[in-house]
Amino acid sequence: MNPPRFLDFDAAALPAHGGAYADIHAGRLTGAVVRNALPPDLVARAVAALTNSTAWTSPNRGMRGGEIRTIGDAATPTFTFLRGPPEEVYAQSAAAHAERTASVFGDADEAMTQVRGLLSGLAGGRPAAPPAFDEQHTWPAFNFRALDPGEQIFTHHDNHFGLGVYRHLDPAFDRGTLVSFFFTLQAPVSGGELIVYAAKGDDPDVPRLPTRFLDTAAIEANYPAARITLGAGDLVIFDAGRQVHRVGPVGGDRPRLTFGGFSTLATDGSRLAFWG
Ligand SMILES: O=C(O)CCC(=O)C(=O)O
Ligand SMILES: [Fe+2]
Repeated sequence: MNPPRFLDFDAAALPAHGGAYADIHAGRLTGAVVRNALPPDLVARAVAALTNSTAWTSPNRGMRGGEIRTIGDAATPTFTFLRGPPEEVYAQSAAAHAERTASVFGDADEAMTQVRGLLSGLAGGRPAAPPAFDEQHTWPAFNFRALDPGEQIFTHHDNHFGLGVYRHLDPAFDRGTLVSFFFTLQAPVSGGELIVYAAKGDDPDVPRLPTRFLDTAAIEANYPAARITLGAGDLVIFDAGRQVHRVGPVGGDRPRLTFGGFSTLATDGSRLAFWG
């Protein structure tokens, strides 16, 4: 079993890593961390807006220790929508994306330009954009997440193409894996690290509890892991579709703030799609 392998480099070195995305997508590399990927003033503006925002929702309300707050619906299962958001709910979130992004960053274009440029750079200059959702809208590019002290993201892998909302994803895009990306806006005082295991989510031997949830203690004991500590402005992308991972409990007195989503390549390799 190969231990997870991550590249870790400063944004200034991005031009030397144009093969990273394709390596992750193909399963040759677990992931990449791009340090200082976002301008500090863009990050500071977002933290101030998110700290004061009244737009937060709690899609996992009632999940003890896993009550992530979000702005913008995620195309994933939640306690509220076990099979992912209904298409009309997600379509509304898509319609509101530009306004939502502007209200967080002060300007929707600057953040979008940064995200597109970074993902495109990791993919050797392939165009990177949210794909069409319906005739009027593209998929939302990302959503915002807060983990309050004591909360975590439990062990999972992100294989969401079976959810109903993915009927809207152009079949020209590859569904063999799904590559997660997220930016840290506010690091927690302690904890909140990303832990990626050598375990694959579709492996029938991966330890599970009688409830069928992944058995974190057994996975922790039996598989090598990469533990990744992220600072404000850092980007991480990784093979979340295949590799089992989690976010450790947040310590200290301030929330961990991130924004991100998922991505894949066109089957013909020509472009990259990302959505939140
Ligand atoms: O910390 C986050 O924002 C999400 C972590 C995660 O599970 C993912 O990116 O797939
Ligand atoms: Fe994930």
